[in-house]
This record gives sequence, C-alpha cells and structure tokens, in this order.
Amino acid sequence: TSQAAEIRIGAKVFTEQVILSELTAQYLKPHGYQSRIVGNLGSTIAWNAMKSGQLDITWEYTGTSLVAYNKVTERLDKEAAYQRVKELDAKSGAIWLAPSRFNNTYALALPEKVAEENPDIHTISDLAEALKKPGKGNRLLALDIEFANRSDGLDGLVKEYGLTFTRNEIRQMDPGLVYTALRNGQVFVGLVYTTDGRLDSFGLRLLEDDRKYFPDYTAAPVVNADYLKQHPELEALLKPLAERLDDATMRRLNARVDVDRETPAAVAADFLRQEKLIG
Ligand code: PBE
Repeated sequence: TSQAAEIRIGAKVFTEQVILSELTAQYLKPHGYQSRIVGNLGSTIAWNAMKSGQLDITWEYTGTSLVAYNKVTERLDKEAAYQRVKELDAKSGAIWLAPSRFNNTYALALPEKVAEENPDIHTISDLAEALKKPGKGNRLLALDIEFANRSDGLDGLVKEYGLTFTRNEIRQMDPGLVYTALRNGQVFVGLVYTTDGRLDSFGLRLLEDDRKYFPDYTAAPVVNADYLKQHPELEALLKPLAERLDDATMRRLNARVDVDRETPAAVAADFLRQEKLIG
C-alpha cells in the first residue's frame, strides 16, 4: 500500500477560488491525495509559488496569464489564448491542464438604483459619455486593489474608453466589499467578476465591454511541471471535474457561499456527490 501523496493547492482571495480549491482537494482525496490548501493569495504570489514548487497546483484564468503575466497585447480568442498560455507557461514550469467551461471575466456594474436613474447606460462607452456630462453627483468607482495594478486592469481600461474618473473618485477595496458598496448604492459603478454569485440577487446591471478590452478568462487547473512528472495521472483525473464547471454552474456555487452563506467545503462536497465525482 502506497502512502498518500501530498498536494499543496493555492487559492486567491475571492470565493470562487476557495470553492475550486475545496473541489480539487475533496475530489482528489479518494484517489490517494492528501491536500493542503493555502489561501488568501494575490494572483502573482500564487502563480510564482506554483512555478517555483512551493505550491503544486492553482486554478488560473487564461487572460490573467496572457495579459498580466506574459504581457501579450495581441487580442486572441478563447482557444488561441488557451493554446498560447499553455505554450508560453510550459517554458517556465507551469503546465495548463484541460480547461473548465467557464469564463470569469471582469465587468463594470451599476447599482440597481443607479441603473434605474440612468436608463441610457448599457455599455462602457455609454458610461464614458455619461461621465463627461457636467454636474453629475456621485461618480465613485469601486474596484479591488489588484485590478488597480494589473496590466489587464484599470489603466488600460481608462485609456481604452477615455473614462474621466479623477484619482479621488477611485475607491480601492477588498474584492468582496465592491459588492457591498454596489448593493448599498454607495458608488456609481463597480468592478465585478462575471461568475460572482451576487450579481443577480443584488440587481446589478452589467455593462457591455463594447470595445472588447478584456480578454477571455477561462479557468483551468495549472500544475507545477516537476509535480506533474511525479503524478502524471492528474491530467486525466482532473478533466471530468473541470469539464463540469460552466458559467451558470460556477455562479450558482459562488451564490451558495456569498448569498446563502453555506461554507465552501459544504458546497464543494455537495456538488461532487451530486455529480457522482465522489462516492
Ligand atoms: N479574473 C476575474 C481575476 C479575478 C476575477 C479571473 C479575471 C483573476 O483572478 O485573475
């Protein structure tokens, strides 16, 4: 009888990442893996820790690697983006496994009340126009700290659309607090993640990225190359899990945690049993 293999799973600071790490840990357990989840990481920290072998696996998003890590400025569709990051990252010891079916992209969203008062704002270009009109009251933009500092983030977005926010109209906060600010109507607009579970129940209006600034952000497990050499079965093993996760499914799982207040561990266990991925 062989000893259980240890697998160290990295997770970033938002709910979806906690659920994905729980899904991975609980799914791999009956296959002989003992998991350790390391949470609350920033994107770059998680990514570098996985590449250097301090972590074995993380769930990453294609656009994040493409634009934020590899600084590719060319616009690629979903498949081309996946192929490109798979190729580029393999050179630095990170192996992309079979992708999920969900795309967790960024979006700008209006609080329900702001949406009602501004029936003409449906795209980010509409927002840019509205911001140019004098005498607007609340013009605050809520966003997370990471977005303010990423190359697929705030500076590029402002430039692409000619958004005229002043420095002190931009409020940086923890990602979860952006949704609180939006629900309470404390800001004019907020930066959200499109698979977040709170979008529907908070009645937010998502603005269309009509200039296609944001890349595709399909999620996939990414494994340290040396670890994968020791555990080549992971590739086939994780495929059925990744394949079951589409936009609607991920949003529902996220909502069970952020709206219904179930724990990520319970949500993951329930999903794996329902899908017959564990016994
Ligand atoms: N995203 C949206 C970000 C945060 C959520 C997937 C583009 C990321 O973690 O890379």
